[in-house]
Amino acid sequence: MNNLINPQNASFLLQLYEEYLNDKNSVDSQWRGFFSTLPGDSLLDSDFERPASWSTSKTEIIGAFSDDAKTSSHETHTPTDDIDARQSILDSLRAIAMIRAYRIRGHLKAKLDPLDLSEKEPHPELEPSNYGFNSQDWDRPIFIDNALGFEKASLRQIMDALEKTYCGSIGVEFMHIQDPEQKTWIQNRIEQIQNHTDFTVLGKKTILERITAAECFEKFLAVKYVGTKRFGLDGAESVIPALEQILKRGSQLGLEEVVVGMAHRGRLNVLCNVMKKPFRAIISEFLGNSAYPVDAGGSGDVKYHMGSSADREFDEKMVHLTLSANPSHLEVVNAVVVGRARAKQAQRGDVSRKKVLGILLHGDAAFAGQGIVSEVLAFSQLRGYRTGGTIHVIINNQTGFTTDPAYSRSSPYSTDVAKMVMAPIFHVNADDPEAVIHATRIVTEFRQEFGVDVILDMIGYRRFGHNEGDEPMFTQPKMYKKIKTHPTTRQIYATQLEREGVIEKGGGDQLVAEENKRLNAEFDAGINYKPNKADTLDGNWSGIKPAQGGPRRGDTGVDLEQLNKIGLALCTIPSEFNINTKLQRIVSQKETMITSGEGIDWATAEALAFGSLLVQGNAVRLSGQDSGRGTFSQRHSVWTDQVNEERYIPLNNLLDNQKTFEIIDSPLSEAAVLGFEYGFSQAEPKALILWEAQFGDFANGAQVIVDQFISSGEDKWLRMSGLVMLLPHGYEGQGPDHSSARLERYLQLCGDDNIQVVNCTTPANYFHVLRRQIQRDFRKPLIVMTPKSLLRNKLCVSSLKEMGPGTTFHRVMHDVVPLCPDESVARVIICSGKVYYDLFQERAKRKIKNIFFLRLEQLYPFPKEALLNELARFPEAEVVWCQEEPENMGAWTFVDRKLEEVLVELGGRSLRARYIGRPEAASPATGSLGTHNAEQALILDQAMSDVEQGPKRNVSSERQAAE
Ligand SMILES: Cc1ncc(C[n+]2csc(CCOP(=O)(O)OP(=O)(O)O)c2C)c(N)n1
Repeated sequence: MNNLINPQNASFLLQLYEEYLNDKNSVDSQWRGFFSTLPGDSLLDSDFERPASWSTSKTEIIGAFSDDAKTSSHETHTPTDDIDARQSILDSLRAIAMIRAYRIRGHLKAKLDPLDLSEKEPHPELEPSNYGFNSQDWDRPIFIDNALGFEKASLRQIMDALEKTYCGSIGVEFMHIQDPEQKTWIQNRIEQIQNHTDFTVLGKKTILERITAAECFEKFLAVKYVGTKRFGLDGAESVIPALEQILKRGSQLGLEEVVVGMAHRGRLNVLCNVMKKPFRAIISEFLGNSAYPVDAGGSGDVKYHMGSSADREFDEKMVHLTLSANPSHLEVVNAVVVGRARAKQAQRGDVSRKKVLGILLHGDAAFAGQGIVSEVLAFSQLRGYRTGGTIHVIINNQTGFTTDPAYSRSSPYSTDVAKMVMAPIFHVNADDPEAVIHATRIVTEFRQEFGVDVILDMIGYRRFGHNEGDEPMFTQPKMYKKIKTHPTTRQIYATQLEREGVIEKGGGDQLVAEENKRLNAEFDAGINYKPNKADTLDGNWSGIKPAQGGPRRGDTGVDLEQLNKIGLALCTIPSEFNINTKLQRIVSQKETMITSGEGIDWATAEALAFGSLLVQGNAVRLSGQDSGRGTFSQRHSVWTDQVNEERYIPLNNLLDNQKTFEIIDSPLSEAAVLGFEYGFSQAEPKALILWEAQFGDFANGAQVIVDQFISSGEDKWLRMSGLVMLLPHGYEGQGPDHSSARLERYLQLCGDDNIQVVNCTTPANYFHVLRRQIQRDFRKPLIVMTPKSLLRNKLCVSSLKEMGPGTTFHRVMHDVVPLCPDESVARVIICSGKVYYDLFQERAKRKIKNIFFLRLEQLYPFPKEALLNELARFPEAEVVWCQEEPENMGAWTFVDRKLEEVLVELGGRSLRARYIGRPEAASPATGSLGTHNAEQALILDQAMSDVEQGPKRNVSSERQAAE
């Protein structure tokens, strides 16, 4: 080996050493032994972030090498020129180790903080002395084999290049990326130009103009509306030209549409200066006016939550922009934006995912703190969710409300979570706008090239408090003392351009004056500004109208021949396909259902609903944990070949020109996946979009999506969604967390015709309610309590005819075959969902004839008229509400008031329903199967006991007499 350490092999050795540094096991043990004596060992990937624990002197290294030489059987003496040759190789290897150290850790030394508050310790690995170099070595040429663009360079040149490339206003973290191509791309992109762009005069002037517009916007509002919350961008104005750069560079690289999500900070500025929302419209909202015309409806939202859209032109290329409306809840909009971007890619046939881009702007504290950030990052390369990479821009003002980073994260940067998807991270000093634009350009190119997430961490500061009424000196006095005297980014940059002669002396102030003049004119126009018509039902939404009242059935029945064809296609096993034998039996049972037209179970009805939509031209997308097979082994919408594991999806093999059925096993997340599907549904009204919880209980991990978007989004932002949530629900003795989908939560949210909540008891009704989502001219989210045991209950079946022409969804279902004349009915039990079958069997077992069942299939909108009609048949009967859930859960507290209204209006015997169900409880269900069975038996007994048998009293006339 010793013979190989000579100048002829220098390139080979350097390459081998690089390989060793990437993975020490990639070289053989002798080389490993030799390389381990060099200082680069601390840079091995395994201990990446740990500061160096060694400080090896040059003599030690040579000593190690000399020892090696001494042990070589070929060497008896060491001539001077050999020593020189080896010395120069060792110099090369040590230089390579140092270059690598800068690639990995140079960002630690970069000048990222505009306020320069952080006291940085010099990092030992970024010191030449740690590689055995000393002051005499500075001008000796070292062979570095084209690293940093030099074949040979002096230490002085190497250090200069390293400092400029890795330790200027930009700190790059990219060595954590596993893909060598991506890593090399970044390395080349930044090293060849020392991470710096020489902007043209026009380029520099444009940057200054954008920064001036950003600053003037905030300052103008600060003067006109003193202390009014606007969550100003002051201290991070460079965000505006950065976003412009993404759009401009992106459009050169094929970008046509962008979906943006962001929180409060700088949102108004982005609306005005990027989305080009007229300043007069923003002023009108500051004056307290609504963002929408008066007749548009809705309850509205604060101005820094509103969405917007615009078409922007860059070098004759149009880019459509959408800023998603968002709630106060930080980071939850991420999922919605990514889902929306994915839907838009589908609409544009953007297979390469280069036409549509999601951009997310984050606060530093929120990005580090909120769990949904990592859930959404995890979508990055997932087949069912990827969007070709999201560009993340952190508006990093080094504070979260009043909280310092030391209290809000355990990692060095707020961006470390992004390393989990190996996203490259560019930290950049926001007071250096040219560096910001340069980094943004690279970030955009990287995303378009590799289709992965990228992070731009723009480090600025917050000039005022969290909002404009806040006093930041209470908590960050040092920082704010510094900020008071710190010039604005615009001032710094204007001075730089004056110094460079790009603009004349005073040119910066002149730009400010011009911008203020424009804002003043807009301000005057804002006083009488009237918003145009709401644009929420344009484009893909044309044909959709605001919902009206009434039964709103929709035309959901399907031609029987067509249902038959779909059904049989679902049972056709391709000849080459090696199907699982158990599945084969299931498929053949399905075939019997279809051919006989009877006994159609839940899963088959669902597949028929999906299939009928697909062939009529509506795509279907269902995602959830293990949804392909189905948690309860019921769906089997994806078949796996038992030999080669190829997947076959019967619903995608119905017709040649059918729409696509996307069925996705989701990552194990609730909030992000539900948010994603909500976002998808917002962009795509013509597809049926469904999210399924593994068990309904788990949906509470996504409560924020339900509260902030699904139930209130239309009212706040006039944005409809036809999303369906499938929530397995039912008391079957499976314990506290596999019984209840928390129906009560959804019912409590119902109001103002916002969502629909159903708990169907028949496959046919489920079929209709799914189809109804698409077959009407409005969209509303649909919450479905779905069954578990009923999936295999022989009573819970429908006939094909019940899905045929003229059939429809029933909001209330009654006993089909009455057991006694209406006048003889002593008790009407109203219930919803699975308990109906328990009650049905108990009534049959006890041979009771005078109890009548009404099933409330749709709980909201509450079918008052239908119930009035049904209950009018039994004025003298006792009315009971029966549920399996504890009294403080389930539908009881919701239906109680509503039923009372119906019963009072009817004026019959019962003015309020009597409750039968589990007593109130803290936990939704018992953990003991025995207790569960006893409780269930008690409910049934109470429901069936004490029914009046004799002639009934005429209670209404008795009551009248008493009055
Ligand atoms: C989920 C959530 N929790 C708490 C809050 C309250 N809150 C609003 S802004 C803020 C600080 C955010 O800090 P950062 O992410 O750094 O953004 P900045 O305001 O500094 O721009 C907090 C805690 C919120 N809006 N959302």
